[in-house]
Order: sequence, then C-alpha cells, then structure tokens
Amino acid sequence: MSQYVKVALMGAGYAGKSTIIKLLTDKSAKLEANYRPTAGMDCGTITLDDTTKVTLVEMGGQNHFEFMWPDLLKGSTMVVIVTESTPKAVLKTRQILEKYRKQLDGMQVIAIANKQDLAGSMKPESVQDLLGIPTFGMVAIDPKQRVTGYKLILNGLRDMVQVAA
Ligand SMILES: Nc1nc2c(ncn2[C@@H]2O[C@H](COP(=O)(O)OP(=O)(O)O)[C@@H](O)[C@H]2O)c(=O)[nH]1
Ligand SMILES: [Mg+2]
Repeated sequence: MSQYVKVALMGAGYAGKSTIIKLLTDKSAKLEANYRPTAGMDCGTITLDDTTKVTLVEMGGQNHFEFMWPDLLKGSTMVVIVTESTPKAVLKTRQILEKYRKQLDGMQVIAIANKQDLAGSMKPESVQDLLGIPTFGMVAIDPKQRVTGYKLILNGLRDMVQVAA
C-alpha cells in the first residue's frame, strides 16, 4: 500500500513555488515561463520509492489567498518556505515565517533561497542567518537542479517518515 506524504510550499507570490513543482514533477515542462500567479493552490506528485509518494502542495502566494493557508498547511509533514533571494524578499519571508511559526510546530521546515542566478542575491548562508531555518540555494528554472531538489525533499523527509534507500 502506498503512503502519501504531504509537503507544502509556502512563500510570497513570485518566489518560484510553481516552478519548483514543475521542476520536480513534470520533466517535459518549460521551466522558464511567463509569470502566472497561482490561483489558490496547485499540486504535483513525486514518487520517492515503491511505497512512498509525495504530494507537493503550493499555497498561492497572493495576499488574497492567504486565508487558505492554515487549511493547506494541515497534515503537512514538511513545509518548504520558498523565497526570492533579495534582502527585501527575505525580510518579507521572515515576517511570513514569524506569523505562521506556531502552525509549523512539529513539521520539518526548510527554506529555499531561489533565483540565485540573479544579481544582488543573498547567499543561502546569509538567508539562513535571517530566517533561522536550514536554507538551501536554488535556481528553479535550471533543469540541472532537479536532482538537488529531490535530495532536499528526501533528506528533509528522512527524519520524519520511513523511506527506503
Ligand atoms: N531568474 C529566475 N527566475 C525564476 C526562478 N525561479 C522562478 N523564476 C521565475 O519567476 C517567476 C515566478 O515564478 P513562479 O514559480 O510562478 O512563482 P510562485 O508565485 O511562487 O509560484 C516566473 O516567471 C519564473 O519563470 C529562478 O531560479 N531564476
Ligand atoms: Mg505559483
């Protein structure tokens, strides 16, 4: 029987959540696309091993979808906070994190400092200092980062659920 594990992607609009879901779930997807804000939520599934599937749930980042976040967070084993890597974006992400800290209790929480290809990006270590959670740099539009992305999720889940290999 398969176990489904829920991983929520949280963060402001434009951070790169939809792109990360495409990177990890749809090999044929065009990663570098015009921005289309996610209406409410989006999801995709990755298969970790014979028995474990991971459902990635994106929480739409626009303010007017924020009312859905508490419901979308429910039942998540892991939450990936996605942020752009400019200082301004990271400070906004820190506010989001502070606001939801209570509800993230008991979940594995990591951050992705996305868009490392852009000039003016903070290094993942500096983003981590500000956010206070394990933070990993990424360029979600680069298909070569697919394996890195899988590993981030897999390593995060290893402490939380039984996964083979
Ligand atoms: N330069 C660059 N652009 C990115 C990267 N990741 C996503 N984008 C672009 O940023 C925009 C917003 O991405 P999207 O995944 O829709 O953000 P979301 O609102 O968090 O779901 C899109 O135009 C993406 O193509 C990245 O690593 N580098
Ligand atoms: Mg989106």
